[in-house]
Amino acid sequence: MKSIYTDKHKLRDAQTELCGGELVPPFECPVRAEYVLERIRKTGLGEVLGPDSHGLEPVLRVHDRDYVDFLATCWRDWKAAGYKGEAIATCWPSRRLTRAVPPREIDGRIGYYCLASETAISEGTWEAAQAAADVALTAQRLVADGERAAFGLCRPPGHHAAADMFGGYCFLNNAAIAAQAFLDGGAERVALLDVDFHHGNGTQSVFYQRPDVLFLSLHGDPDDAFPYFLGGADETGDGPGAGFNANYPLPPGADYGAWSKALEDALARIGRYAPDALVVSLGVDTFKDDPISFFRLRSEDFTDYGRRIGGLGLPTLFVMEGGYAVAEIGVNTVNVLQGFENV
Ligand code: Q9C
Ligand code: ZN
Repeated sequence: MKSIYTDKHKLRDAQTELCGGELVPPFECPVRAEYVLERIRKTGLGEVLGPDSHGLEPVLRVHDRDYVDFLATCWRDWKAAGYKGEAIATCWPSRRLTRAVPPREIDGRIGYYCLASETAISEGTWEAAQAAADVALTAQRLVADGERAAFGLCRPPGHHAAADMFGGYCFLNNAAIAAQAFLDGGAERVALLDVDFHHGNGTQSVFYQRPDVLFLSLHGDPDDAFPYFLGGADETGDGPGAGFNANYPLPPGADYGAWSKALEDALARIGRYAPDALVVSLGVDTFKDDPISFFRLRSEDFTDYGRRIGGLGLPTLFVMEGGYAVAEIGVNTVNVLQGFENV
């Protein structure tokens, strides 16, 4: 399997994450991608190619223009305002703050476009986010052009990013942008399977009212896990999208037995949907030693579920999402890809 990678991801190198009332070094850090790249090379998974530039057009098929403009100018405006630290939102259009128009001042604007304050915007964030979208789109093109599968080693990740909001370490929704590119290239139906530990709230919200993307997510129950305010089993789609969204919330301590049972249900649903392509939001924060998650998958489980996904026999695009046990993130990610190939 070919992988797409660029070292432009290193431009996303925030120094602060608001965590437990402290500013700590971010869990979502550059070395994550380097561990995955190293493992791809060591195992001989396949060629590693750089991305092509796809510009903003495919990004704007998913994200709002004003949001993209905000991301492109946030850091400049934050510095111009004289703030000393990285750009962190502190005020939102939350319940009963209903004046839902973006304020002029950057401290207000950032709150308008933010869904969670752990994620700081820093110098280079926008450039890295754009490069990650190009990585996903370049891998998508390989699959659209006939490869059985490809891997976009995206960083920063994307599945928490909505049409007009960043957060959860995500800015542009790489997987959603790639799924939309399949449709714009002629696909009629795309399935998007999100196996990251966290619910893919951004992806769900982009496609919630549409039947042309079936979204399925296995994740920590929102009663117990970020993003808390979406991801229930009762969210099944709306309007023309009714019946095309499937959530599998799982409790703290869920092991591979429980997790793989949910996966089998999701895979059966994907089979019935008979999509033209499958996009996998591949987060490996389901690992037992992940520092911010509570599932108990072991490294060999990743190989097993890669094999099961491969059993669908669909053209498949893997897009990197989360995973923070940095020493094992390479092994677990490449295990999925190798399991997929060894059906
Ligand atoms: N103090 C992804 O896996 N909450 N994003 C962090 C740590 C946010 C995860 C809590 C987790 C976001 C792509
Ligand atoms: Zn995650």
